[in-house]
Amino acid sequence: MIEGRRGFLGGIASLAGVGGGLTAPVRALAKTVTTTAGTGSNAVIVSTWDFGAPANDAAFARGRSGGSLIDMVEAGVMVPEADPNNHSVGYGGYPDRDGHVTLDAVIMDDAGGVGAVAALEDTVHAISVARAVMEHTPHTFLVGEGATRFARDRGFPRVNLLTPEAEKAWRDWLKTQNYKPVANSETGTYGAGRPGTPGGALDHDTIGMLARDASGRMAGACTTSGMAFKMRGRVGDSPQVGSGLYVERGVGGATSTGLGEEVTRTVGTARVVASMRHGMSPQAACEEAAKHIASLRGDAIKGVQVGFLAMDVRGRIGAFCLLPGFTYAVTDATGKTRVEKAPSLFKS
Ligand code: SD4
Repeated sequence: MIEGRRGFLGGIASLAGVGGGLTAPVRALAKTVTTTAGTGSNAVIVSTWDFGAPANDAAFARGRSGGSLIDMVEAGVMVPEADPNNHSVGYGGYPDRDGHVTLDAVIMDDAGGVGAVAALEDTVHAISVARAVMEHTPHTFLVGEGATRFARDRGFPRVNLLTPEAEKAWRDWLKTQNYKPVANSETGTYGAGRPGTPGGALDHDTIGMLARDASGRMAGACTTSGMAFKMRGRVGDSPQVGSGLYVERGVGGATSTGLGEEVTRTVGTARVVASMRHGMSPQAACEEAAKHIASLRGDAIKGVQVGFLAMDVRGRIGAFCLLPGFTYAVTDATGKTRVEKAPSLFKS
């Protein structure tokens, strides 16, 4: 099912200029990689927010040890999923307003392989359950009780995801019950040297990751606990193909973060990739998608954050957001990871 399983190491070596044995087209491809900061720099892995940096490192290591692109993106996003201090992905995520932590995730290759789960409960690694949906069912998407039962059937351990800290935040929220997602609460978790420490009480965040090899094959993953204190049953953009994540062979991929409703209205990442398919750079494509949301929604998106992150098959990257503060992690072909700030449409 998954075609993009060729070893990643060859890709790393090729793009780093190390490898002999490159085919002529691949050699040509490597030469066209740009080095403009923020838009090129032969990226091989990108992911959302500054906590994406350790996730990228894990993904790179998995590739180096022979893992496929799907193995890489899965291993990468499992890092924040397992972090109890990250209150928006996996274990330790903030619950819905009824006190249930529910997870959404999607994984996708560029050969039609897709698996997703939404409203999954009692399971740390939603991304691995999504992968199991892709590899072991005739379906692409399982939700709610069915997704959770499938996870048990596949042997994923039952874990109570509601940590005492997250429960306290929920009980505090119950006092006011004011549902007001805070923009950029995700930042400062890595760059500030405090891995996995989120910024505020109403945190939400998501990791979306894209990886590619030297031949331009790609895969992506996206996983979240969604918006803190959401309505029970609410599903955001993250697990929906074309909203939270989209990857297209020969073109590139995109992932999104922020207030998911604003992305699902516009099928944001499918739009970014379609623009790239029609010749836009990843940067221009991310900007176009964010501007489209703004023109569609006007005042309704005041104070709302949405961020798009894209990478094309050549390793050119693009990132753009509505409000300042969206950061992303980029790993180059040598394995070096840096955190960058995305330009924004609005100043505040
Ligand atoms: C959601 N997009 O569930 C996710 C949340 C998120 O940064 O990305 N927060 O709407």
